[in-house]
Amino acid sequence: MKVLSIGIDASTQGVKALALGPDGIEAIASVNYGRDLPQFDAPEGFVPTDNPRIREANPRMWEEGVRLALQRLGAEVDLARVETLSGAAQQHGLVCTDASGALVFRLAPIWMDRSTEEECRELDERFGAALRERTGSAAAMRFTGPQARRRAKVYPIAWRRVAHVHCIASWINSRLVGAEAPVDPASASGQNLLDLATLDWAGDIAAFTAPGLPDTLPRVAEPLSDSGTLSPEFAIGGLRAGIPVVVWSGDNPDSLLGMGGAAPGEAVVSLGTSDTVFAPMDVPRTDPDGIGNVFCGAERGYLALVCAEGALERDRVRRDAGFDWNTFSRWLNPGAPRNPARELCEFQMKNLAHLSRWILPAGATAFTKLGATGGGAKSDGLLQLLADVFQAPVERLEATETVALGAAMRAWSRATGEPIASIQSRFRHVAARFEPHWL
Ligand code: XUL
Repeated sequence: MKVLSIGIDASTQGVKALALGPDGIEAIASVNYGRDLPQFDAPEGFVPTDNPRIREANPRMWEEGVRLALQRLGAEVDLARVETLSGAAQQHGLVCTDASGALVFRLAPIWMDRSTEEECRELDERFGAALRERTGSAAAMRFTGPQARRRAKVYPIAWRRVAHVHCIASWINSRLVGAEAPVDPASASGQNLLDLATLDWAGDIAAFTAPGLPDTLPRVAEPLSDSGTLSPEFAIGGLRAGIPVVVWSGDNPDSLLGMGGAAPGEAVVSLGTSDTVFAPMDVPRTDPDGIGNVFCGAERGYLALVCAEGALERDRVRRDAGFDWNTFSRWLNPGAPRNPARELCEFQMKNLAHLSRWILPAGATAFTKLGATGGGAKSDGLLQLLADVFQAPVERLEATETVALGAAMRAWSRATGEPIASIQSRFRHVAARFEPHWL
């Protein structure tokens, strides 16, 4: 009997579940929150509001999304063969539960939320540059710590009931194992609360961030370790309750694994709801401008990252112009007359290039190569523009669901003992390459 592992990608707009076997990817199932779970009123992954700084979603939607994705995967492959599973969620966010595990707040802020400007200022004032040096990031509006500080300030009475503070990854992981799950270092480092030097919570920072916060944070687990076993509630589509669930990670760190890593001087660009540029790092080196972030890697080492909003704006401009995606992609061509698609995408790619300068190795003026992933990487026009703006060749891989693949690789490695690097070598097939031209 050929064993399988499952990797789940619980991203901003939906969930993907991928089954990985010895011969490669056997099936992928996907769920879109807007189309498949309209009862949660989050067509783009968050509940629409008039305040563009507030971006929140109901955590139950993520849980239901995972259930439905597993059900759909079970219709494609025999999930009784699954030995172990893991997953990655959109990074950051804040989910608070009480002592019984019930949600304290019906809605949870996601990475797009920008309501914590004041809390970030307070954290930066209190800790100065040490916050960045110790946690890898200056206070960031989307991170779990500043979000917790805001919740505690705005809802002090409800805050007293909070017994567990999770980022999105460790909350979904907790639901899967039916107990308080630990958090992996990659997700823990996206909270402005983890000390990168000790890989444990920075007690003084957590205590200042919100009353009682140090007592509510999950244990920080070793990457690739077990977080518990699959709860009978999630024995869906033939999955066996009791199989090990490898600790969940974040979407960008797992995407780096799924992309097969990046050599020194190279980076990965993920073009999705968030556009991110990231590269592995051996020793943490933080962004002097305080905008970029350093996270722990999903397997080992560190990851330097910059993040901006991407696909929703591209989709808006596309719809306003009445283009389908092929037309949109063609209008990005350097030969095309000036048009709104080109203008927006050129701005977005230049912004990413500008923000990611600090990730370049000392003395370098461009990355030696970029790997492209995410939905936007399907567009030839966007990848050519990326190559032109970054002045670097861009490669699209055959494997597209790199977040779910990275999570499945971690689970596969746990189940079979095969090293991640060896699993990666089976997937690194380049599908297309774009050479840079002068803009
Ligand atoms: C990265 C970030 C986003 C989310 C959603 O720091 O906030 O990329 O992970 O994908």
